[in-house]
Amino acid sequence: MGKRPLAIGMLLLAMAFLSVLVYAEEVATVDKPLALRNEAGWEVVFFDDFEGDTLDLTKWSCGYPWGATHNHRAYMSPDNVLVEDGLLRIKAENKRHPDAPKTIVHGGETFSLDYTSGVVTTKDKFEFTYGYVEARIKVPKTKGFWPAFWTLNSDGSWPPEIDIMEILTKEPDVLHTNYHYGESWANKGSFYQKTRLRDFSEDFHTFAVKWTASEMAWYVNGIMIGQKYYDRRWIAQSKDNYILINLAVGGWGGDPDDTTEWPAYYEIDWVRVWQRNVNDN
Ligand SMILES: [Ca+2]
Repeated sequence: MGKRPLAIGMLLLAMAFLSVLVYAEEVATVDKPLALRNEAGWEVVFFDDFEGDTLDLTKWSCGYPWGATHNHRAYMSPDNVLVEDGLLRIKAENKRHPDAPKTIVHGGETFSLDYTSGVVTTKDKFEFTYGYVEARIKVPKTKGFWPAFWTLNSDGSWPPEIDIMEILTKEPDVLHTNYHYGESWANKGSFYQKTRLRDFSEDFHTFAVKWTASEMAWYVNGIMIGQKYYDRRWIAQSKDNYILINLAVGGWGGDPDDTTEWPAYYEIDWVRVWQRNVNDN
């Protein structure tokens, strides 16, 4: 083989190798979750890989639908929602936001708003009833943070609420999952599970819920954890849900202290929602 054919051969080989890499990446993007591997008919209906350097505002909004505060001590600012290095990074800072009221009252409890953090939701942009909702997540280290990945009914009714992942970083190896349901705030039921697994601040892990008309089940890295929830009556209370991803400070998470490291980052590599195409079944 002469020099030129050799060079062309090498080039073709390099191109073939590159196309395999690109193909592998594309396949990875749409790869079926482990939890759905043996079931037909599931397709991706929502995803964000957080590429680029800005939040995709066709998919997400910053802030809670009801405002900048909730049941914790951070004022939620769009400035603390970053997209960089292929990640959604929500930053919690040890400073009071200039627009934050001194205190708020939530559920009869007073919270001093001494911190600034962020939240994104899909409210009015993506809503779904039933599906497999999964995100690849790394939570911050040290005390005082309460990162969460959850869903609510878009009509504002509460209960219900599906908590796919809540971690209190003072206890970073414990995953809290929950389904809140019932007649009212005062008369609610909770299908709550607490699972001690591993330090979730050390690396990325996937967290998911599989929600059908007949059951709810929670997953970590594609493996179901705990028990399923089976009550069809109360499962049916959840409908047209939107996704929330927030980094709370204080509240249920407990307060930061002298050992807390600032700023803290809650990192999300991707979010995907799969739904079952009934026509395929
Ligand atoms: Ca990503």
